[in-house]
Amino acid sequence: MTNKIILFNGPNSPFGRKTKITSIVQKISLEEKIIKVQESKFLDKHNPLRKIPTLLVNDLTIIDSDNICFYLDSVSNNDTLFPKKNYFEIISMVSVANGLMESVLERRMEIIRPNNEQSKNFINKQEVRIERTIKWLENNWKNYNENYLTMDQIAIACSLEYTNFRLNDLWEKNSPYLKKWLNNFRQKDFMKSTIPIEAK
Ligand SMILES: N[C@@H](CCC(=O)N[C@@H](CS)C(=O)NCC(=O)O)C(=O)O
Repeated sequence: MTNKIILFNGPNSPFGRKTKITSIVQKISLEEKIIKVQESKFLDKHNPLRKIPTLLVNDLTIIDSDNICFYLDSVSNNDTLFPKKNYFEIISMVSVANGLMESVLERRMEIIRPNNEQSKNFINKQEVRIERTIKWLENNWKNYNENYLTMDQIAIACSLEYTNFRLNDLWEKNSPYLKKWLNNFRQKDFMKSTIPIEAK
């Protein structure tokens, strides 16, 4: 029996983009449903956090983008995105990318609140973390392997493009290696076909 797989995703989510790209490169066919997560009460019975991405595989619910990517990778016949040789480097870099996405998202959620409810401290903390993280990636991420696609590459590309989309691309001035790598990586079909809807 073939699995019925549904990916609940949002129009702009960097976490969701990671999972969509994984399904594309690992050739797992699924039905993607773009939802407005805040208005999607139906999701609560699957995922009490009511977050996207959320994956349904028949009666099984898989919560959190990392777990969804692990699942899609595990059922694929393609080469793994998590090769054993660099496994812990890869998953740690994915966590750094996730943290960057989270900070950009949290900052965005804060600045769209009414002015008198915003915390400048909170916004500043996120901006400092964003800047520090990208600078750290510039200096510490050495996996520019053009010949083997790994999960950290996908996650880092999604996090940097999300930074450009929701904040700005000022980091590119001080991060020449990362910028060069991203410019190259974003030419891939799976990057082009998953650009956040509002960023087009
Ligand atoms: N750790 C989660 C984070 C997912 C996440 O934060 N999703 C956001 C959209 S980008 C969300 O669903 N937010 C809805 C809300 O907070 O109400 C993952 O990796 O899947």
